[in-house]
Amino acid sequence: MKLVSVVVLLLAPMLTSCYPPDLPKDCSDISSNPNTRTSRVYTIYPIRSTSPVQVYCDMDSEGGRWTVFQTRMDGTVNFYQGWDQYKTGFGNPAGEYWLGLENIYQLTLNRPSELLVQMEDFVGNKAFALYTSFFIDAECNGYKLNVSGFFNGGAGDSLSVSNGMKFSTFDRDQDTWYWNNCAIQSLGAFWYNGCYSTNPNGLYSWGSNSPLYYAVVNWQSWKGNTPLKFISMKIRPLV
Ligand SMILES: [Ca+2]
Repeated sequence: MKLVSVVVLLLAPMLTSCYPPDLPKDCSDISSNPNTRTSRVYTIYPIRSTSPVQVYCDMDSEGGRWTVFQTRMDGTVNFYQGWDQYKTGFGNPAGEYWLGLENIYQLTLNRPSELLVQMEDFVGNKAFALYTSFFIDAECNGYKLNVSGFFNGGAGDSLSVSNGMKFSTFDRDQDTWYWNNCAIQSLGAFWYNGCYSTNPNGLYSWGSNSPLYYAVVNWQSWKGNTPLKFISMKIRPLV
């Protein structure tokens, strides 16, 4: 066999298989392996095999298989970040982090998914909201939010008002407030309209009282503008 033929044969798998089936795209893929059903940080490949991403997999809540894309829990990470950071992601997957809009887009692309939002206040009360349909558009359409199918886990619905909104950061105003930028006003980044009913990426407060009540991490249908101790947003494919 000629050398060139051998080289082609060796390269064939690389040329024909750009996404090996054994690489997990999300935490749902990871949970299909009986050896990896513990909630912890794993490596997933939302975009392609050459782009590993560290992510926290919640294998316990409401049946598990959740890929966590947002967590606030102790105020150790600055969430007042610009467009590029919200596009690619930042923070610590074992603690507070944002997975990145491009990753979220790829995870929900042609893959019907549901969204779970869990939260806790500073006296230990817990609640959640579930949405049976969740995906976001591509960057060219502002990573527009598409969310529906609300199920009440005690938290009420503070997200449907953001349905159809594009994502806004302090350096990219895509909200519906003509005169101002909600991301600056609310010290966060989100699918603001004019401006919000929840501000999960807002200012973290180490207690129930904050003079900056309009900018704190909150979920208004549950606790109004009272700061939350914990909030986390996670997705999983329906099938
Ligand atoms: Ca605006």
